[in-house]
Formats: sequence, C-alpha cells, structure tokens
Amino acid sequence: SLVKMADTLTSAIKSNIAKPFTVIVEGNIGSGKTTFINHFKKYDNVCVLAEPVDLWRNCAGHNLLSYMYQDKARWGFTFQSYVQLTMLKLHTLETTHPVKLMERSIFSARYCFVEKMLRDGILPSPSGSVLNEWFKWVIAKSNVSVDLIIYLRTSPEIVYQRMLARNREEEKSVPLTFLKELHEMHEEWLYTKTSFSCPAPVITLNGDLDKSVIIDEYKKYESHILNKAP
Ligand code: DCP
Repeated sequence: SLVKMADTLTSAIKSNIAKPFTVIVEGNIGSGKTTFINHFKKYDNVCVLAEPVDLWRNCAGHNLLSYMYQDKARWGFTFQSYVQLTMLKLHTLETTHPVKLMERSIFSARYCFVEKMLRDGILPSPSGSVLNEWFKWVIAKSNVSVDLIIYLRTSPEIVYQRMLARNREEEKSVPLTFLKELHEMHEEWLYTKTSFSCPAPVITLNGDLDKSVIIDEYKKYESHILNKAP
C-alpha cells in the first residue's frame, strides 16, 4: 500500500541520515590529507568534511592552534579539548549523502596527539584524565562509528619538507623530531597496530608520492572509499 511505501521510504531516508558510510583520512602533518579529501569533492554522493584545522584557528576569534604551539603546557588542554568537540560535531553531523569523508577524527586526536602530549609530560595527568573521561563518554554515548580508515603513510623527512614549504605560520616552530614521534604514534595505531584499537579496517596508501602521481593511488581504492567495492 501507499502507507507502507511511505514508511519504507522514511526509514530508508532515516537510516541514511543516521549512518552514512564513514571514511576518515589519517596521517602525519603534511601527509596530504587535504589533497586526498579534495579529490572526492567532485562526487555528489560524498559529503566532504575538510580542514578541521580552520576551526581550531578560530574559536570565537581565538587561534587556539597558534596558542598551543606557542605554549603547549599552558594551552595544550584547551586546544585538545576544543579539537575533541569539533571532531564530535563532525562525526555526528547529519547528511543525506551515502558517503561521509572526514579529515581526521576524534580517534587520532586521542590516540596520537593527546597520547603524545601525555607521554611527553606536556599534558599533566589530571588534565589527560579529564579529556579521557570525555572521550570515553563520547565514544560510548554518541555515534562516532567509522567504516574505513585511509592511512596516508609517509616518511617524516618528506612531510617535514612539505610543512616547511607550506609555511603555515603556527607550525614554524615544529621540529623534525616532533614529526618523527608523531609518525610513530600513527604507525603504532594504524600500521603495527600495537597501541590502541582501530575503529575500522585500514587501507594504507603511500603518502610520500608526489601530488602529480598520487591521484592514481586514490583511483585504485576509489570503489572502497565510495563503498562500491564488489
Ligand atoms: N593538531 C594537533 N592536535 C590534533 C590535531 C592536529 O596538535 N588533535 C595540529 C597538528 C598540525 C595541525 O594541527 O599543526 C593540523 O594538523 P593535521 O595533520 O590535522 O592537518 P594538515 O593540514 O597538516 O594535514 P595535511 O597536510 O595532511 O592535509
């Protein structure tokens, strides 16, 4: 009947809104996440959520990213607390698109960046605990589920050169050693899988490849990313 058809349609729309096939793109600073994400803007079945860093540069006018790099001990907690909120907003953002493509996630924030600050003693353990309790509550209570992780795997030396070339004001003081350590955080989580659990299967791409050739890499996995794999 017509009523039944309408019901089926409504629930189909609802389930689509509630649960698009969600892909997160991860990798070191300068690994090419933005380039990757931009490639998929041309597909109208994909909701593309790029550049969360722009949000972190403007929290009611405050550039938290800049504060954090200037004084990690003073602003580390504030910054990561805001990152966690912005990521939660993006994870739970409703869309009618069947695929949602996100740059970074609440997971890399916790497992790579907060974890690094904790290990370095930059984030005092009580502050880390507060962030962690928020994180655990969010994971348990909201739908931040992920279906696929694209890991842009890179060499620290290469992303360091890219970071220098990009010349982002806030990142001027970031040394190669930091990128090496952050690389290890990503490796432990997504490659050797020896630190935290992965929220989804991982596809690893060679992020060292130059912009001009990496598009071919994307294409190899396009059907997976668009959830059209046979
Ligand atoms: N950052 C952080 N803590 C987080 C997330 C990011 O300190 N939880 C910092 C690291 C960078 C900046 O924010 O200085 C942006 O990092 P991303 O790796 O998220 O973004 P990029 O623009 O560097 O990615 P890409 O170059 O791969 O497009």
